[in-house]
Amino acid sequence: MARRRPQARSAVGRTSDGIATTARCEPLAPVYHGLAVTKLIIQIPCLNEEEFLPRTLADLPRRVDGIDEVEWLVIDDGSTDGTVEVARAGGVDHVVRLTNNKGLAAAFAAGLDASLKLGADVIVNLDADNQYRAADIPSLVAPILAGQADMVVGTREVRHIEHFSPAKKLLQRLGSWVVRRASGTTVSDTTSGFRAYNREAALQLQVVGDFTYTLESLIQAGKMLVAIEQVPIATNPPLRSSRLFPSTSSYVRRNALAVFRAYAMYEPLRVFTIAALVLGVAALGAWTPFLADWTLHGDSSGHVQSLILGAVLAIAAVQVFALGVIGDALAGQRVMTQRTLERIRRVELNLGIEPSHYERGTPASIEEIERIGA
Ligand SMILES: Nc1nc2c(ncn2[C@@H]2O[C@H](COP(=O)(O)OP(=O)(O)O)[C@@H](O)[C@H]2O)c(=O)[nH]1
Ligand SMILES: [Mg+2]
Repeated sequence: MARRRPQARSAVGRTSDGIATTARCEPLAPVYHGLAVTKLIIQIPCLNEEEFLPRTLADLPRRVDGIDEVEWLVIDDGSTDGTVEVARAGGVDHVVRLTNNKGLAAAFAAGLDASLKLGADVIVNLDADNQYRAADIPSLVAPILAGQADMVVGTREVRHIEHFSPAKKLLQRLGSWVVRRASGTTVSDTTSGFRAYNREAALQLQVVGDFTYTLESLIQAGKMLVAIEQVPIATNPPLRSSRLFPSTSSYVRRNALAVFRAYAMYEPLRVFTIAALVLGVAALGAWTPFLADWTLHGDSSGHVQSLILGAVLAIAAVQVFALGVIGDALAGQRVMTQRTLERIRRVELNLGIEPSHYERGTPASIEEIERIGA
């Protein structure tokens, strides 16, 4: 099914003195036509993936039930090896080539932006190391095609992943629990990068974190009341160790920080009020000897150290609470910015603005696709 591109309709009329005029008589047609899904773009953010990308591309489908066109997009994040050449040789349709290394979150966001501008109705994000099974893509996009979800997370049964250490599994579960609370969702594997988004979800997502976008985007989507579903997926045996987390300790450290940052960013009032309450209770504890002496024995002398400590803790509690109030105001501002950016995106799409850093790939021909039967 061909996509209908929005056109501004104009009508030619004449003024009373016979001069021809054109007047816009109808509003722009919306780009997104509900569930008339036509194009799926599978995007793969890559940093120096020449070794494993061919294997990942070899498994990607060219046809998915319920979708008319399937295209592949590789986002090259300033690789210094032959990632782009390998991607072209593997038949990717589109390449977004960032000039220098900007990090996974930026690459992911550039991919979403490009996919939208290339007319994607559904976007699937996948790792370049063939970690996720491309055979799961149809089940990942199924809830979107059925109109039940805007975003679908492919969830791994983390308990059964052999190469995850016990510490990594524990943190994964703990982190997922915190993110579930912050996002108000029920997704069990919150760090999974294998996800599908429909156009509406992709339009709304604005990732700002410079490191891990998976947690932040989930919290944001939950807050925006995007309909999120999860489907169980399997993973391929690992081909290499994780680039993002070279060791378990780095996984624990970075994810704990990311969870805390995301939670503090999206729930500042709650986080800082809890911290203020803890400090307030500590202040009361420090004052207790003085208060006990004063009320029970009428002695208000002494306990200078406890009084000073209590006062410092009480001041800190008030300041931390004030930070929560400021954070809450900033969170409100962020929502406004997010809505503005979403509208700018819609306008850009209607104007047909090109994706940035974009290069055409070397897609397989229709005959080739027929021959492979992918
Ligand atoms: N754009 C970009 N992608 C990266 C970077 N580091 C890793 N990646 C990509 O992110 C994906 C996930 O990386 P991976 O090492 O598999 O992490 P893991 O799956 O969390 O263990 C892969 O496709 C990598 O090529 C980076 O700095 N920038
Ligand atoms: Mg991976």
